[in-house]
Amino acid sequence: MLPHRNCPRMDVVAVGVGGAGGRIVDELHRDDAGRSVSYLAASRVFDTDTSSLGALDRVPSDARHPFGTLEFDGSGADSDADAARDAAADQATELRRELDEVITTSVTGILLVAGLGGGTGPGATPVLAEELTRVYDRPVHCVSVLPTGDDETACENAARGVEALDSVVDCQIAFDNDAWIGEDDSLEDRLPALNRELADRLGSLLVAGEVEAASPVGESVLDETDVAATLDAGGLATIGHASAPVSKFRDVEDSLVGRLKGSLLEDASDMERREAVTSTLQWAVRGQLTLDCDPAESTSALVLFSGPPDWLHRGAVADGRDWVAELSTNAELRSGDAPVPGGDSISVLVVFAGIERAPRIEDLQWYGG
Ligand SMILES: Nc1nc2c(ncn2[C@@H]2O[C@H](COP(=O)(O)OP(=O)(O)OP(=O)(O)O)[C@@H](O)[C@H]2O)c(=O)[nH]1
Ligand SMILES: [Mg+2]
Repeated sequence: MLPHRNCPRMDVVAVGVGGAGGRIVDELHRDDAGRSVSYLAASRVFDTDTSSLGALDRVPSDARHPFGTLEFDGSGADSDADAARDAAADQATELRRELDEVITTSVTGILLVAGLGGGTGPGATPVLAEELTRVYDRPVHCVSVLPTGDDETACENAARGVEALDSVVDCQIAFDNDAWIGEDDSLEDRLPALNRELADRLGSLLVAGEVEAASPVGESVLDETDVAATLDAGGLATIGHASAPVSKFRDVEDSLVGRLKGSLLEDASDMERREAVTSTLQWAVRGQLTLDCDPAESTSALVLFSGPPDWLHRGAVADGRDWVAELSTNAELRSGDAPVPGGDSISVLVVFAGIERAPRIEDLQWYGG
């Protein structure tokens, strides 16, 4: 299901469900406010826990809605996903009505966001997704956050949540906390940084290809229809991202005079520019995807290179595209470049979508029995 083609850009309504969902939507507001192009039309957060709603920072207070108050007394579902599902089902129409006024004709899609290891997220999100797909002719995607470790209840909730969402949403963009948290890290301490990283990647994807009006146009331009078509593959999607300052790739004398000479008088060599694009791309794919998976499992993929125009070497961008095409041999690949005049770093964003199998999903099914 593609968004309306005459929409100039992605304009999504983000809907957080449960504690993690609300906090990540909060970060999306922060990310959106820091960009030159906005992708966030509005947001809503639904939770059974009133104190989690109260602790949000950026989500406007009239966009925060408690539900299941009778069942949970405002203190959360305590990992009881079945009870959260029943409460959401009883109030499905009411919850959806909270969205009616913000899902205007210019909105290109609905982005649900939930942690699937607790109760509210995996219980209520599939119910809401079903209600939304029934009423609106708009793509519904879900950012599905997977829990850390091997806690049986969390794994079972997540495995069931992923499965329930799979049959209703257009695509799940997965974020695996387990891959992002070291054994010695405390989850609490790491969450703010993880939420920022996730919001940054989602934001980069949602504005993919958008450049300021005065910027030169890339050799090959990506737009919102490419992003929508990539996610339209369904199943699971994973996002990789890397950014490096171009100075890292300048092979100039390491002295003040050398640096000035190198940066002011000489253009970067072809080799330096190829190296910059290639290594940033490899880092984006091999560094840390939001969900670890084999790109060969994907049926659609997207790669976007951005950076100062003279660094987006045509040959290097073409080589990079070929490299991604080889990794994701079964995928329809969309690629583009977005020149950023005056920019001082190269960034690469990759998405693999249409994935049906990933090691972490199998783990969750195993631990969750
Ligand atoms: N990335 C990220 N993960 C989180 C965050 N908070 C919680 N999680 C993870 O998400 C899972 C679900 O947590 P919550 O979202 O708080 O649970 P909930 O949906 O509110 O469910 P209940 O509290 O049981 O009603 C946890 O097991 C954590 O793994 C967060 O802010 N960011
Ligand atoms: Mg909660």
